[in-house]
Amino acid sequence: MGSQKTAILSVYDKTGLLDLAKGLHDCGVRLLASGGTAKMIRQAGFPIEDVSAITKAPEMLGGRVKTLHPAVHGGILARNLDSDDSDLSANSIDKIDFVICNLYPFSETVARINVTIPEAVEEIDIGGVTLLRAAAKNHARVTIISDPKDYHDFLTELKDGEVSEKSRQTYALKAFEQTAAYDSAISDFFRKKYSGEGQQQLPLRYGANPHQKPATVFVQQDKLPFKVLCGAPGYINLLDALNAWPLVQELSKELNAPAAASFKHVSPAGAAIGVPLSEDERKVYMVDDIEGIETSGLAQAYARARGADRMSSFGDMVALSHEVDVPTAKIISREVSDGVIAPKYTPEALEILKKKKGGKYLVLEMDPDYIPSGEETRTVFGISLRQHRNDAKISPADTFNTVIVPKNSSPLPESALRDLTVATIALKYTQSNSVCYALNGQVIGLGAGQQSRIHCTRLAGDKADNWWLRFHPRTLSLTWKKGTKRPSKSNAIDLLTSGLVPSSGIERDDFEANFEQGHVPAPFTPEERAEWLEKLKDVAVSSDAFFPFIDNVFRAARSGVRYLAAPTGSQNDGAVFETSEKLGITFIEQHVRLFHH
Ligand code: 93A
Repeated sequence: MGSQKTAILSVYDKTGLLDLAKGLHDCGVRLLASGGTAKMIRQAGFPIEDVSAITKAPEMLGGRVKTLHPAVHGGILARNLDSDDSDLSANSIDKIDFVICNLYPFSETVARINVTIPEAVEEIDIGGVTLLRAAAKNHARVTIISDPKDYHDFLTELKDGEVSEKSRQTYALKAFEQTAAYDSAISDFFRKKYSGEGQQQLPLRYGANPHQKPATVFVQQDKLPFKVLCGAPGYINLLDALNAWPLVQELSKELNAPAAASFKHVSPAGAAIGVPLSEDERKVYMVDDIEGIETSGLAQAYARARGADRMSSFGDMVALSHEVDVPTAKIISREVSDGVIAPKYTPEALEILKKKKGGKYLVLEMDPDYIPSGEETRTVFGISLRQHRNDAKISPADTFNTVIVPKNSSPLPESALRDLTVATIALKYTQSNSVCYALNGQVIGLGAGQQSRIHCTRLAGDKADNWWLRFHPRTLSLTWKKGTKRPSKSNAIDLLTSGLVPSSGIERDDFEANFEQGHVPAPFTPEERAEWLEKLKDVAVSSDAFFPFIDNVFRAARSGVRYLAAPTGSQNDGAVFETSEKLGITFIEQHVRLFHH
């Protein structure tokens, strides 16, 4: 045999095979091939031996065993070591230098409509994957060619002498990627067939839009950490739920109270912990008739989360940190909402929720002990991005202890630490850029997904102003026409508090139609607004990144802001601190940037 090199060829896709065989032959390489591959080469008139020439065993089991044999894999896996050489010679095995292999088309087969499990099983390549993996493992000596597109370059190198180490590494990596993708196609197929719906995977109606089909949610190991108790989740429901759940879990843990969030389009519309509600708050949040709310921290938390921005919460996905009780379920039951995620439900609460939306309300039961992996990967435009999950801990004790101005400030009051924690944890799960205003343990204004920071600060500030104008005696004493629905009331209040009530025209008629005759509220004059906003005090604001300009501080100050927490690092830090101090705002350095996308 001398120094003659040996190649094993076993390819399903026979593109370029004959040119390759000719090239190898011209370089003096001994060619061995599995059945179909050998046949094609032989018919073209090139010298070729069957693999059985070295295995001394026929292909068997209808082709299930072709190349699986120590004569093949010993020849591939042997290193240039004396011990490996003596093992080979003791067993009369020759080294193999080149492996050319591509696999049975599993993905194409299972993509066919109505493919059966036996049909799919027959397309699971065993010997080919073993050839690829063995040769790729031993790439220090062996060249593995798994893509017909590489035949040309491979032959060019071979004709010039030998395949370089760099090329062998590149080809090995390609083979490893192929076996990985092949295995994941197989497990995808069987996950759908064998894991049981709702166990490890769940088909979804569609993705972000109705034309994005098919869509599915799955985990690669263990079970999905949530159970569907009612309804069928949509793709965006799950994006909301899987952002809202960690938000309430963290909030509740850090502030030692039940927590709630109301999500829309993958950002919170509101988030809060359970803090007892004043009479006015109960009225503004439309929960004054909910029995048991005085003693249910969870119901208080949801009333606040849902009440912060009723317009944005329309059709929300709710997350609740604790077992859902009847008062909380009752609040949810009469709002327009898409679904809820919580660790548990009392039987009575579940009954109430199951009746919602004609029995289609989405109820998810989350495993509170579930811990996600530290890494997260997503694909955008076919490209994978991977990062360490944002597991930064935001805690009242550790996150807000660097007060920059005023110098020598006394420690922040507990209420400020609480509100900064609420605002900052909310931001951690809000699409960036984001700025959040909080008071009384709840979000009162949140600006999400703006490209410019000042637009976030304004948007959130305007929302906080609107929220506060809902407590104005005029808003509190509106006299609604009988039968006016809750969403219509919220819309009319929003027009009034935003100062957008038109003076005439059909929009005006539409507005007036919500009220009893003679009870249409007068718009707020600029003076009335200013006078009322003066009374908003002690608001805490958090920002997911630094303030690049002092305009943000000016805007925050207009909405009663007393505490401002943000990362630093802007060229304008000095001016931001100075302006805060001048406006009587305590600036707290928050060390972690919290962009979220
Ligand atoms: O059924 S197998 O998993 N058993 C084997 O031992 C084996 N060895 C190679 N399939 C096997 N192959 C595959 O056969 C290769 O991956 C290639 O796709 C195909 C080539 O078969 P043929 O040369 O008979 O056309």
